[in-house]
Amino acid sequence: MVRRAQPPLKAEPFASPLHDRRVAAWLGLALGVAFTICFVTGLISHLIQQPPSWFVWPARPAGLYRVTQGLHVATGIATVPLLLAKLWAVYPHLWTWPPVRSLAHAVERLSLVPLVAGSLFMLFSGVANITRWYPWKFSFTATHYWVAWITMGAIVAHVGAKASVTRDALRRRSREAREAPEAPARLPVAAEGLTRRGFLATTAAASGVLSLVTLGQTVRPLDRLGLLAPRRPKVGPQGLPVNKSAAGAKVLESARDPGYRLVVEGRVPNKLSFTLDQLRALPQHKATLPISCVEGWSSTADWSGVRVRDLLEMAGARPGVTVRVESLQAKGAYRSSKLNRLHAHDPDTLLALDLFDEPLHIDHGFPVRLIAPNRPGVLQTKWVHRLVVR
Ligand SMILES: Nc1nc2c(c(=O)[nH]1)N[C@H]1C(S)=C(S)[C@@H](COP(=O)(O)O)O[C@H]1N2
Ligand SMILES: [Mo]
Repeated sequence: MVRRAQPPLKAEPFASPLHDRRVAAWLGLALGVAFTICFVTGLISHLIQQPPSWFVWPARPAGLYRVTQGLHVATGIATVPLLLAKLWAVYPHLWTWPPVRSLAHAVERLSLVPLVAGSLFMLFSGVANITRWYPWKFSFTATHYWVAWITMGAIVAHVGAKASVTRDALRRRSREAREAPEAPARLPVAAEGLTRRGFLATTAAASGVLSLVTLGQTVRPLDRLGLLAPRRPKVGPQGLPVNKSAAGAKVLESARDPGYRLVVEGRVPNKLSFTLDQLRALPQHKATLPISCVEGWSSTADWSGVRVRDLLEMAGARPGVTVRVESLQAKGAYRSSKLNRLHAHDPDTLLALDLFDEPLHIDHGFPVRLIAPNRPGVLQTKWVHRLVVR
């Protein structure tokens, strides 16, 4: 490698070779890919939870949501070091003089506000959410969703504006090799500190390690690496993590009430009502299905209980109905959920009574919980007492 003497600091305030276009271009490319995966998987999760009429999320493959949401959280986390490195690589450009050269230049600079502020907000709010820290008053889901659109819009505009510069910067290495060593692209290499390659490698390593220690919460072989995972897949009552406890949901009394009944009603000819013993006397079905929390952790378990579609048949429901599943929990965003027609009629959609061949722990939804394939954890309603057919 050709090294030149380091110029005096005063003459070149940002002389570090790390502030150049190649570093910015590589980081920009990685960020573009990571943000796109994160956006698409986030959009899927949003559509499942608030489905418009044209969207019906399938019940199969059973573990699909676990993969899309695992990717969402892992790419989001991997983006943190990439974004910080990118901001550090490009910040000298904010000091250009004159600050605004033309109208186009002004628009380009203004578009950096939603780009930078939006990206920082998305990563900060996402990381805070998975660590269950809510240092704000607004609704996390709605804000995280809308800011994602603004940020993604700014990213698309930025990629459009920078496409040719990025392409040139990424191609430059081969051209550089052919041309004279004094070619302007070859900035002085700092005698101390990181080289460009070292800087990129360090950022990539930080990203990789962060993803690995996060994936430990959902990929079993990486379990022991799950240092940053707020939930460990095997830690909790009956070997399964708990997000909302029975005490937290204020159902300790109602869930243990001997007068408990499971009711099936709504648009059905025969309304049904069962005690817990009557439910146990119905045909029981076993299924091995994961809980896949939106926060990124997931864990597979063996469930058994009554098929929802058997109950629908007993009630005389028409084929293709949807079902609202209601909890004993009186308040809270996740006290009820909806089964679309595919989930309602899937043979593995259960009102579970047992977990790993034992009655459900009260924190896992005793006496009855919903468990269905390919569904976010927030829609696996616990302490179920009513199905409303629609
Ligand atoms: N009634 C009710 N059910 C609920 C919740 C809730 O807050 N209330 N939380 C959900 C969330 S966010 C998840 S991830 C799963 C967790 O199930 P587990 O505690 O059995 O692991 O339950 C879901 N069911
Ligand atoms: Mo969850």
